[in-house]
Amino acid sequence: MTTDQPAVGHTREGHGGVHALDVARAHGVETMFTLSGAHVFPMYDAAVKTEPTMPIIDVRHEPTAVFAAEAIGKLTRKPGLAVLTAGPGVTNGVSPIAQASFSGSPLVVVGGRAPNNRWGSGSLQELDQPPILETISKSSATARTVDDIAPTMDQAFTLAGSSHRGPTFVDVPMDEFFNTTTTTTQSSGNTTPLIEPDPEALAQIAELLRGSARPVLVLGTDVWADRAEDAALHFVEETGIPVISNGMGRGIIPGGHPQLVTKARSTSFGQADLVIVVGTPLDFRLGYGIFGGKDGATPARTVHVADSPGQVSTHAELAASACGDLTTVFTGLYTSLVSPSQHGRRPDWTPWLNTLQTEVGAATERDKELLTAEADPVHPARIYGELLPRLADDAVVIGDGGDFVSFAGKFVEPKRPGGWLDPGPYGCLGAGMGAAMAARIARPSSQVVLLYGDGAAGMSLMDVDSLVRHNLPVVMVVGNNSAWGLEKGPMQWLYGYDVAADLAPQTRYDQVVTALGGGGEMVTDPKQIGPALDRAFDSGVPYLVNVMTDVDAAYPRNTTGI
Ligand SMILES: Cc1ncc(C[n+]2csc(CCOP(=O)(O)OP(=O)(O)O)c2C)c(N)n1
Ligand SMILES: [Mg+2]
Repeated sequence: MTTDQPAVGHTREGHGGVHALDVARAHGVETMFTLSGAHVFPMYDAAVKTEPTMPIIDVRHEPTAVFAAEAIGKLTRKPGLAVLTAGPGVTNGVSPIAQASFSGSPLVVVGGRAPNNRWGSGSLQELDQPPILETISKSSATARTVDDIAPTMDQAFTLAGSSHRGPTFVDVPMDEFFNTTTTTTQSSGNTTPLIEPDPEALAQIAELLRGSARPVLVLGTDVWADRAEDAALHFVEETGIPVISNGMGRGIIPGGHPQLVTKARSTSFGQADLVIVVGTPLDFRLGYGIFGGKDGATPARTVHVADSPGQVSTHAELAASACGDLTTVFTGLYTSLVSPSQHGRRPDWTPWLNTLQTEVGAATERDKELLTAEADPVHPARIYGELLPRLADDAVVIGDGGDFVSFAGKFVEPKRPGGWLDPGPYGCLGAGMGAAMAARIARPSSQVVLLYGDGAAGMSLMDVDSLVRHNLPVVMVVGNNSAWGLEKGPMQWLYGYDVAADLAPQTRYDQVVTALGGGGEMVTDPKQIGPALDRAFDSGVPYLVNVMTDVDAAYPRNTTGI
């Protein structure tokens, strides 16, 4: 028997799972990711018996469930939901929860918990979990009684979905989860009120922009997460400022746009006199916020703009900063830049943009050589040469690996925002399969392409079984260099030898997928990559193209991340 989702103010009788799920639905959850455990059965019972029923995607290893829920958060910008059984189920979720924390992804994880009425006696998997998750979540709490479940869940969802977004954790003692109560629905699925940026801070940034000859704007993940992508594009096109994007900021300025200068990154950052970074931390990916000074240029001024006060850098030397709702930031900044006192005049950065565009053009020409390489064994770049023309504008591309994914970052310039998923600054291998599942569910009509290093593939490939059982066709491409390539190269460089970096040669990951009910093939000839990708896209099943690549074609890296 099913019962309807109650509206706000209505009362409902049921066990703890029913009340937990009512709150989750009110916050927009449409799918539950999990791996079975008796401690959380009430969540499943509620998903099956209350309306609208909620699909349960059950997986083969908990990290996949949490990575999937995290990716739902990234793609839909509403919290994803993972349900983990007590003890090892929860501790298996630790790395993905940490990743969500580093990436600011809205995510709620519900954990089972040993029952209250036995607590301290040593019942199965009796572990006090919230302290373990405290440092990697926005909140980490136990709903002590069945009556606490709805309010604790509502707080968890509200916090996870409000800027700066991130993961929250709630565990529920088993006896209270199965207990029955009547609650009055209170959740309207709200987030906390928007933070208004300080207009004076925006005026100060506008002043710096007016005084700049060579500015660069960086757009990061939170510009997308904060739904500021339209305001950002408008600001960029109206001002003529050159842009570099990272994380989920990629695609806000569509690939090929004349102001997107990612391919001239070194000159852009090295010769800029002002770098404004919006919606991403000033971490190793951005040289810790130190720019300028290249080829005799003076050091650049750095401005940091974040979605909330706690995100503004405390380590970098800042010429100015602002925080708050990022749409308001972009509109306020533009208004300030062309304020009546400036008689509508804007700075003219055309010469600087032209310099960078020339460099982008030269880099694009250089890239062509790699993208069409005929080398044997295959150069990993050739895979992108074949993939790029086959990608639709709304494709979702997911990277999970080392060097192979760094090449993807270099060559894949998404045409739309929200179509690029990488592990973010936590750099956690194994995140890709869950992300691919989420992408297939959140974007049912888009291509979903999972780019796997062969090492990374080994961490989650068993979950092809889950793709097959739940009918989630995605295209997987393995850059198979038979090594943990991103570690092998640096170890060689440091010690002159490497150890613990080789994997078995030419492993048939494609046959793993066929054994689990999907499709796949191995490719050794560069000319066969394109036809294999066509077969993969046409197959309608989870399909893995296993390309043998050259282990010596390492990604030309100039940062170590340290
Ligand atoms: C969970 C986890 N374990 C280990 C690492 C360290 N690590 C970073 S890249 C890398 C190698 C990845 O190898 P592969 O996926 O085959 O990609 P390749 O570099 O060979 O293209 C390793 C082991 C990590 N980032 N995350
Ligand atoms: Mg490898």
